Amino acid sequence: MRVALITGITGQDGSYLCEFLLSKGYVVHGLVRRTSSIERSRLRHIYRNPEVYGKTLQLHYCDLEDATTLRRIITKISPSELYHLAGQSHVGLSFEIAESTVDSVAVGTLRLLEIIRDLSAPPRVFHAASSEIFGRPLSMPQDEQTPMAPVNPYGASKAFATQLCRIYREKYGIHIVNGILYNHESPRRGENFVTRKICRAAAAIRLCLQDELLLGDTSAQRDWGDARDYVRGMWQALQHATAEDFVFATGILHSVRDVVDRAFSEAGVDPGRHVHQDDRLLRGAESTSLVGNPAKAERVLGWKRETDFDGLIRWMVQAELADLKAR
Ligand code: G4F
Repeated sequence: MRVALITGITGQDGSYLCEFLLSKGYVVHGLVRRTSSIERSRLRHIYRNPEVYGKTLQLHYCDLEDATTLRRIITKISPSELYHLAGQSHVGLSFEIAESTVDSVAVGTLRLLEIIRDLSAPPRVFHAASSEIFGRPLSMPQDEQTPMAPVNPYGASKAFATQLCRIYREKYGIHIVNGILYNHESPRRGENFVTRKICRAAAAIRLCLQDELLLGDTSAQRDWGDARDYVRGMWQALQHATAEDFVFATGILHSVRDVVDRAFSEAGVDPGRHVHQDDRLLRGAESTSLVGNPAKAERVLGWKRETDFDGLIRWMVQAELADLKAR
């Protein structure tokens, strides 16, 4: 039986990956931060199922700062695959809490790799790298060869972790894959990320539960995909015979304004009366031109995304409407 360990299992990607691996017959272990118990909502439907929890799914308390506990859990479980998704992931927030961002994203990855390096039978490792490693790239679209040029503490931490994974792969022969993930969204996205914030506001305004939506730079553009497609890509990348890096992206840019227009149209609301700019939400040092070329993942792994931008926003708005109506 294949055994997988997921760091960051309570997050958007972790919860979808958990469901995906369980459906493939894996025994899944997940690390949960000691402080993140309320964030388990994304997994509630699984861990409340007595047929699953304690049998094919097990959660363990462990902070990435706690190397002793991390080592003990990894040694005891002896996973065949390890998906490293944990860490502070909000770009804007990384300016406010730079040190803890670097500690969880950069040094946390180093701690994990140091433990794995000592194992007699190391697992295959998937590291969730990010388009933020490219910052303000000189070329578009970016691929696996594009030089890193991060412009915020989060991107710099991910660049460190990504390069470290390459170094450990080469030096110690560990099977480590960097998945360079562009923005990927779902109804499980944290409410402080822009797509979720917009879709939830559109639904709440439609239901007369909210009147105003405040945003930062609505001209900012991103390459937005469906989180479920990216989680499938993580698994496909680890099944490949050789350890390599892969870009997972749609290859298409949309602006924040496009998200607003699509989401408000889906909710049947005129955005003009409700959406306003709040200068406090402007980042100053904004990443730009982040659009990925997924050709290698498509060619080598047979990865193919199933949802387009309109389908993604439709799904997210309808999920918010259903959720708010059920309250
Ligand atoms: O939704 P966002 O906060 O995502 P961002 O910064 O692109 O980062 C996400 O994707 C990365 C790539 O996969 C990940 F590495 C990272 O961990 C995270 O998952 O912002 C998207 C864009 C930005 O340009 C931001 O400036 O939306 C702009 N924006 C405009 N108004 C806003 C807002 N972002 C947020 N969060 N809130 C706003 O009100």
